[in-house]
Amino acid sequence: MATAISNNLVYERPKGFTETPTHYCPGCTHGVAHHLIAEVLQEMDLIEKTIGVAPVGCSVFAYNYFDTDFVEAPHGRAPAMATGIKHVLPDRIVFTYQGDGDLASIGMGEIVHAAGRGENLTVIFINNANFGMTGGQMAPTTLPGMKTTSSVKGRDVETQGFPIRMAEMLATLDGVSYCVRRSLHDPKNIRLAKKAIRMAFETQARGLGFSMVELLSTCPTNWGMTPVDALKFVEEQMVPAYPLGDYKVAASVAEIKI
Ligand SMILES: Cc1ncc(C[n+]2csc(CCOP(=O)(O)OP(=O)(O)O)c2C)c(N)n1
Ligand code: SF4
Repeated sequence: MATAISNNLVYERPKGFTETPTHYCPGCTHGVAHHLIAEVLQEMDLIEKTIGVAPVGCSVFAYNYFDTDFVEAPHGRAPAMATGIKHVLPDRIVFTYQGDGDLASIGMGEIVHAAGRGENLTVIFINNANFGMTGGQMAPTTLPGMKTTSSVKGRDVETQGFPIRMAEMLATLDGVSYCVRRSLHDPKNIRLAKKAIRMAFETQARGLGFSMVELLSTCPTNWGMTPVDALKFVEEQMVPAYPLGDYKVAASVAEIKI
């Protein structure tokens, strides 16, 4: 017997998105991260009052994709710009969206000081272990032994240093209220990532201080992998190097029920 086909709508574009097609490579999970943010802003009814700050990197064009107010910050300066915006417009929800080259390399000072000051804003940090936009150079997050265009024999920690774990590091700062790491490599982890993004925005909406969600993300183009292999690389290589978990959840944030 033929199965009846339902006409019920099971998917629609989140209202926080414009109609602009994204420029991301096939299999890149930047788009997944964008989707989760747009869904959360819609669910929290925050689209009209949110201001995003885009970085330099593949997500530089984020301002074209979100149907919220958006500005673009020079390399790494997004947390400083977000600080200024939040101080002038404290009733707005302000978030930065930054890659690891932007946040952990040239912008290291800005992120540490914004977190240390306990600014009431949200940072979404995309860790794909390389500088994606400029051709896959080594980032502070590149794994030991990982080949990039500037570590062609694999990152040698003797000469090129060790990876920096941003979530763990920022969680040590008193100004931080919510600091967690999630991954985008499969549906279960994507759901957990969405919950964390929601918690981060809830933290800010309640005026509870600085929140950051680090998301392990793919870069199939610069990793030289198929999209499927890139997801496996995140699961098998990145998660062990960057363990998922809650690095800091202030008592006031732990009470939030969503
Ligand atoms: C002040 C400044 N320095 C350097 C650059 C060059 N630049 C543009 S994008 C980029 C890489 C950013 O990579 P990442 O933050 O890891 O993001 P991804 O592209 O991987 O998402 C660099 C170095 C720039 N545009 N401006
Ligand atoms: S270069 Fe990498 S990070 Fe940039 S869009 Fe392509 S896959 Fe994504």
